Amino acid sequence: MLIPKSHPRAASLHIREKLVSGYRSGLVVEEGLLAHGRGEMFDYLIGEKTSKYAHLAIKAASNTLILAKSPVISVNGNFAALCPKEIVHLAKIIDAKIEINLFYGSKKRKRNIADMLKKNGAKKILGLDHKYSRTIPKLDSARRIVDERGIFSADVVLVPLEDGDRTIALKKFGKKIITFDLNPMSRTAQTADITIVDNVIRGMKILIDYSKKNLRKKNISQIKFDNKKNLSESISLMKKNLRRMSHA
Ligand code: PTJ
Repeated sequence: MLIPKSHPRAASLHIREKLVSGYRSGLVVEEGLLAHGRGEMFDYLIGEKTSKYAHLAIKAASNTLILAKSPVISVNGNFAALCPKEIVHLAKIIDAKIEINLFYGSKKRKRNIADMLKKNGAKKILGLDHKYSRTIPKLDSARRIVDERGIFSADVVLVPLEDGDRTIALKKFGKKIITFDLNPMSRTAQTADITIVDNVIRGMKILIDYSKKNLRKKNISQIKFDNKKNLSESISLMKKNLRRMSHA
């Protein structure tokens, strides 16, 4: 579909097209389209731009990823369809592993996602070889199966658009969790160590730019970050925007 550049909602419609095309090429599951719709609604409420609270979370996330011993970027269908280039780029600059890990497990979809990431320059992708499969305890979904070279042994995991059960299980398993989630009230957002309340498509680019600048510095230290406080600021921002709209 041709979306005119002048359309007031062109950016949002283009993101939708990426998801639909990802669905048609076997990366995204039907439920992923619904999850995106939920995200769009929260994006609307934050004004479809990266808030100062998301910027703060991105800075904390960048430092944490750079200081990690064994960081892993966990990739699902939606993330692969929206940010394939950025996933590979971020992994390269922060020296992170890439692991495919799906909620709705499917070998074929994993292969499609791996092909997409390879097309975008990824050399090594974890989560495909059964030989290395390990199980995260206390979790029933397909996402419990992880790669022993990746998420299983990682200290920090970036898990965008994540299911709440796995975030809780990963936390119990001792991992530091960074997520992108437009819904600041979701269980993932509330459980993660650092939640970036932003559209992953905008936020990943900022995380990459910030990490590049960060890596040029001599000393990087952990930033003290209060996730609950940052989330309540994002909720207040939504409230403020709603109030403003209701008075317009
Ligand atoms: O590919 P699979 O099988 O691993 O499945 C992926 C989905 C996304 C379907 C699965 O993980 C799922 O059901 O996720 P949830 O529980 O719906 O959580 C997704 C969260 O991401 C929700 O809180 C959405 O608001 C949020 N979200 C959706 N789109 C975006 C987003 N957050 C940031 N950027 C987005 N573009």
